[in-house]
Amino acid sequence: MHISTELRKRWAEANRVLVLTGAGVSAESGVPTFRGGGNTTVWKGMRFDVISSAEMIERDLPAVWEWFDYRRGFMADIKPNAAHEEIARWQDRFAEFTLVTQNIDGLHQKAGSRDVIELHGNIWRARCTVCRFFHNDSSDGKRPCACLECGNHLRPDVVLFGEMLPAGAFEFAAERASRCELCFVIGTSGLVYPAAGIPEIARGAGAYVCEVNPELTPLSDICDEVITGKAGEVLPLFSR
Ligand code: BJW
Ligand code: ZN
Repeated sequence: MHISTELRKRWAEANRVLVLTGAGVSAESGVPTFRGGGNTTVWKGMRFDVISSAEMIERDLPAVWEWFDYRRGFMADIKPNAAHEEIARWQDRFAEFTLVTQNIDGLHQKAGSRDVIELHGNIWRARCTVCRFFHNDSSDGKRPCACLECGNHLRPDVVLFGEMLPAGAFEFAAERASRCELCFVIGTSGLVYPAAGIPEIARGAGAYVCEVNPELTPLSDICDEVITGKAGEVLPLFSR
C-alpha cells in the first residue's frame, strides 16, 4: 500500500479532480458489494442481476420492493467510513472537484459530500411508475406506499440493468472526466457500463488515473497507478 511520489505531486498540484466510486467504498461500512465472493449475491434464489432488472419491475414489483426494503433495513443504521470522510474533505481542496458514484446508499452525502453525481439513483427515494413523480422518505424514514400525485404504484428510484441512467448524469460526468487532470477509481469492479467508461474517458483526455482496490479489475490496465488496498485505509494517507 504505497502512494508514489509522482501521484503525491500530482495530487498536491491538481486543479481538476474526478473521483468515481463503487460498492467497495461502502464495504468497510458494512454494505455488501455486488460481486464479492465470486458474483454470488443472491436474494431468495434469484441472482441480483435478475431481481435488480427492468424486467422484474414489470413482472413482480412486490418482490422488487421486498428486496429493496430488506436492503433499506440494514442500510438505515450504517455510517460513512474513513474513505467517505476523506473524499468529502477533497471537495474543498481542489478548484474543481467532481464526485461520481454508482452507489445508491447515500453515504457520500452523509459524510458531507455535496453535488454528488449519482449514476444509479438512490435507495432512499422512490418514483411513480406512471407519472415519474419523485418521493423522498418522510421524516420518520418511511416510504410512501403509492404516488402522492396520481395514486399509482411506486418503484425504487434506482437504475436497474437494462434501464437508462438519469437524464444528463452520465453526460455531465463524462464532460468533467474529459477535462480532469487526476482521476481516482475507487472500489468498483469496472464491469458495469456506462459508468466504467468514465476512467477511460479521463485517460483518453490525458488525465493521470489511479485505482484504489484490494483486487485488480479490468480497468487496472488503463490506470497509471494501482494502489492495492482498502479504500478506508489507503485514502486517509493522502491528507496525512
Ligand atoms: C473494495 C473494498 C474496499 C471491495 N475498498 N474496494 C456495454 C457493454 C456491455 C453491456 C453494456 C454496455 N453498456 C451497457 C450495458 C448493459 C449494462 C451493463 O453494463 N452490463 C454489464 C454487466 C455487462 N448496463 C446497463 O444496463 C446500464 N444501463 C444502460 O446502459 O442503459 C442504456 C441501455 C439500455 C438498454 C440496453 C442497453 C443499454 C444500467 C446499469 C445499472 C446498474 N445497476 C446496479 C444495480 C442498482 C440497483 C441495486 O442496487 O439493486 O448498480 S448493478 C450493480 O453494479 C449496482 C452497482 O452500482 C454496479 C457496479 O458495481 P460496483 O460498484 O462496481 O460493485 P462490485 O460489487 O461489482 O465491485 C466492488 C469492488 O469493490 C470490487 O472490485 C472489490 O474488489 C472492491 N472492494 N472491498 C476498496 N474495502
Ligand atoms: Zn404518479
